[in-house]
Amino acid sequence: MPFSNVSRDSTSLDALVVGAGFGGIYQLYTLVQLGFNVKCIDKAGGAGGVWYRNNYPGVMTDTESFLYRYSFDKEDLVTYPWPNNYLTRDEVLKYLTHVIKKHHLWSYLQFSTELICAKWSDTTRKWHVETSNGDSISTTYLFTAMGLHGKQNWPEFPGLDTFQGTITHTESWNVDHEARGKRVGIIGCGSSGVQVSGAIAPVVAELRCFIRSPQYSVPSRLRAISSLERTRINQRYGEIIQEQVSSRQGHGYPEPSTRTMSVSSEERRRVFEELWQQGNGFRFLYGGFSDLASDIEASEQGCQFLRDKIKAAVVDPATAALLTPQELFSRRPVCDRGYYEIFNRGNVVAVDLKKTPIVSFEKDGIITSDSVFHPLDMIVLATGFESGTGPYKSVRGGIHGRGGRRFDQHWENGVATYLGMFVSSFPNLFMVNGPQGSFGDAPRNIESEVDFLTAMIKAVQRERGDCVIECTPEAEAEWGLLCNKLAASETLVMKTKSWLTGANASNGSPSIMFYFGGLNSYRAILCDVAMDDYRGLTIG
Ligand code: NA7
Repeated sequence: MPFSNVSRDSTSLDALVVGAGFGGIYQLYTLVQLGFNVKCIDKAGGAGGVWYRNNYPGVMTDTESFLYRYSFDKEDLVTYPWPNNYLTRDEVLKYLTHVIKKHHLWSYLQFSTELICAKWSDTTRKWHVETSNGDSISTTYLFTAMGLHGKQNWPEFPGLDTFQGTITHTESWNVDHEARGKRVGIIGCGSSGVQVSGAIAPVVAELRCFIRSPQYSVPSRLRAISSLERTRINQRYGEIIQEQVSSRQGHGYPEPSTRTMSVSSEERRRVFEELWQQGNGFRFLYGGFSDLASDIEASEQGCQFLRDKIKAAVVDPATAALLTPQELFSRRPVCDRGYYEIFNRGNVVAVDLKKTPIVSFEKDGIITSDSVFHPLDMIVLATGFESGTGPYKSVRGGIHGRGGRRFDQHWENGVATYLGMFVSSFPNLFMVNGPQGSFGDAPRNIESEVDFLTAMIKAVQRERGDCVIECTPEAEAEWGLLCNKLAASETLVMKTKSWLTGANASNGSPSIMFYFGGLNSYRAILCDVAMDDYRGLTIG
């Protein structure tokens, strides 16, 4: 277990990083390289961020293992082992621990330390931070690497507190939550719900999946990586990463320019089948045709293919119908390890919450509107997160920018950022992997942001010393318009209600959570902004 060993002045810092996941660790690394007096805190007991917190059965990456890692350490890329094409949570944590050790970062990390309150002072030109273990820290720069999914969505089900069995959100699942042999109810079928359902179906006495909006799920096809495959990847790792950052989606698949409707129906089916066999929802969405994620007619073709797969996989026609989405494939893709097939098991039941919503939680189960009582020993809320804005709005004592302005006030009418990293009225606060950054593979998006921020600070420090860096309201407004425009022109995300548009939970005004122009164009914008003397930012 890591321990805090901060021997530098830890109450007056150059930079404080909040969050020790992929983003926070890399941000910390680059700031240490700059020679900053820096510290990274995390409320969890160890490193990993979202991966530390999510410990439910079946949790696994949807990005392939050869890409779900940092690219900055070229030697590590070719030497660090990864047995399978996807990573389990434990493998991700082990990898991050390895990075921390290898780059001597332990002494900068302080766990079990929650950010309680942060206040910007125009007088000191610093952030003044209070933490859960009583520390008062002043810092010139505040890096918030708090992740997109740090605030759970707990819907207000009637009688929720009445239930006397075990109840957990997927993100709070821990070793005490034993599902084996129990009657379990899972509410929600996004990435978390699908993963946990598939993992526990074979070991529980009974599984009731409460489904409000069925989702398209594509098998991940978890498999071992052969040494030949590894060698081939190693031989061209540099090029692979280069191709990734030069691509739109950054998922490591070729991104064809062929439009879905430009080929015959037989050819479409052949391509869809090939993608299905290769596996992964992202590959299905982006790896076959250029417009499956953006054109309604094209999307409908992909949807029909996936609906047929559900029909073929699920024996009972009524259950298959319940599990079949009628909406477009425009949410964040879900990947599974045999999800639809679990509904052929005698111990798994799907409950249609659109037809029969939950009426109440009882002490030993759930009643739906058709008066059916569903007896349960354990309830799993796979109900997602107040994604994007939740982690910022829910800091207990608030993050108070210029004039005491808090995020819940600033984002009252929807999220507003510049480049997904800056927020007007919040000087010297830099979001790493916050809302309105680029959509796609998290490690590469994170590296893009962190490299930009660190280069900016290096340049500013060199030329002007400690400075106050803040985006203008105009730049912020323009970025919001661009994110909205791209979401409308490049995707179909506005056609469904999901966390991509902040429309999944009652966490304020829905708004577009990502820049959907592609990783390559996002990086080009960052480069252009830097070359243009950090356009959109005031530095003084
Ligand atoms: P998601 O993808 O937001 O899924 C949440 C699920 O919970 C989804 O099926 C929701 O149905 C369902 N939900 C939410 N509230 C309710 C209520 N009140 N009643 C019934 N069902 C409800 O969260 P995940 O944790 O699966 O994944 C989040 C991201 O984490 C994922 O995309 C990865 O990036 C990692 P709805 O669609 O709203 O009808």
